[in-house]
Order: sequence, then C-alpha cells, then structure tokens
Amino acid sequence: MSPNTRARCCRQGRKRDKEGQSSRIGICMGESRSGAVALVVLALLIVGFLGTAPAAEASHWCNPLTATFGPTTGAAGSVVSISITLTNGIADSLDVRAILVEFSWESSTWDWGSMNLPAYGSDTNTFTKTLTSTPGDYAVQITVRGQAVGDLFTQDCGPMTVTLRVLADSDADGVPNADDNCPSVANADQRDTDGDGQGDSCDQSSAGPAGDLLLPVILILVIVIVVAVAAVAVSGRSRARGPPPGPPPYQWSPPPPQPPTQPPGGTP
Ligand SMILES: [Ca+2]
Ligand SMILES: [Ca+2]
Repeated sequence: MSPNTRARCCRQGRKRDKEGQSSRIGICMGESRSGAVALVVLALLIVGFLGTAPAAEASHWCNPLTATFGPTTGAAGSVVSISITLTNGIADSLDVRAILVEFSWESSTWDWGSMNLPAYGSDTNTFTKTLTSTPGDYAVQITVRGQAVGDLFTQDCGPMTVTLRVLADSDADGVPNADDNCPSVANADQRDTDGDGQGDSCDQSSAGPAGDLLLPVILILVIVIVVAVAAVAVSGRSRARGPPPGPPPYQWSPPPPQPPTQPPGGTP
C-alpha cells in the first residue's frame, strides 16, 4: 500500500468515526495488523481462561459415566479398603486426571488417582481409609476430573454423593457389634471352635485350644467311672455268696493188717 493510499484509508476511517458509525470500516493496514494481533491475544486469553476456569458440571462424558463406591459400611475407627470403579459410558476413550473424594466428617479432599478408560471400559482404584470413631451416616462426595478424546478442555463431573454408614464397635476389633461373636472382647479372628455362635474368646465352654480337648477328656472320665462301678458291683456280689466250699476234714484210720512174712530158708 502506498503512503497515499494509507493516508486516504486512515482519513476515511476517521471521517466515518466522526459520522458516528459504530465500527471503523476503513481501517488502514497498520491499524489492521495491530488489531489482528490484539484479537489473537484476546483469543489466547479466552482459551487460557477457559482452560483454568472451574469446569462445568455437565459434560458429554459425564452423564453416561457411572461410579461404584464400596463398601458402604464399616466399623467405627477401623481401617477399611475402599474401591471406586468408574465405567466410561461413551464411545471415546476418557482420560481421568483425578478422582477427588471428600468424607463429610473431615475437610480434606483426597485425590484417589487417575485412570485411562477405553470406550465403554471401566477401571478400579482402591485405597485404605481410617473411618471416623463416631458411628453414624456420612456423605462421601466424588468428583471425577477428566477429558475425553477430542475435547479441548478438562472438565469436572460431579460431585456424586454416596452414603457411608459407620457402625458401632465397642471392643474396637474391626468387627461391628451387630456381627461380633464377642462384642465386648477384642477378637478380630472371630474364632468359634464349637460353632455355637460365641467366639472362643468369650465362650466358657470352649476356651481356645483347651476347649478342643474338653470333650475327649469328659468321655474318658465317663468310661473310667463306668468300669470302676461295674468292678465294685461284681465284687459286692461275690462277697454276698460267701467263700467256696473247702476240702473235707482229715480223719485218721489205722493201716490195714499185713500178712505174716516167711523167714528166709524155708519152713522149720
Ligand atoms: Ca469382638
Ligand atoms: Ca463358641
């Protein structure tokens, strides 16, 4: 553009501004360049703003997304293993950048990892968590931060809310009172040797390993007693009948007479 043309263009623009028109139609080339740069910068700012702004709650991958949380019950104060399974409900893969979890009995927000979900695929992340020591129903809020293939921005889905029931555990052995076979004695193994519903730790009839030998010992004692009673009974009957008859009394009798003997040498 020649200097004359540029000057004419600028004059036209200033003239139209004076005439009250809303936009500068006749923008000269120098102003056009700076305006284009300004527009690019503005666009970049908008993109940057959208990229860091709080993501919208709803996304095209959000509504088909399903989250499974479990278990939903646990003993107060115990350490439980909690799993969250996400299932992608769209035909595009979903890059889950974070799984943000918040338990209502505390203010912390936990990031339970990332995962890459193929189309309609699922994955599970598992973490351990110490439950509150106060029984009750508590809300757990789960927010999934992700980006589907083809999307420009990462967005948040949620929060989804589930209820976690914390149950009383008087002996703090990790087994809730309602399921504990010794509710007031810590017995995490819940061992019940004789199967009567009472754990060995609080069952007087089967106190641990000693209880395992109790029945055989009782049987042996019963057998010994029966044998002893039978022996006593036999002995009593024998004494009642008296001693067996002895041999007849001894009587002396003279020996029978002997015939006279003949002297040697013949008759006299
Ligand atoms: Ca117990
Ligand atoms: Ca028992």
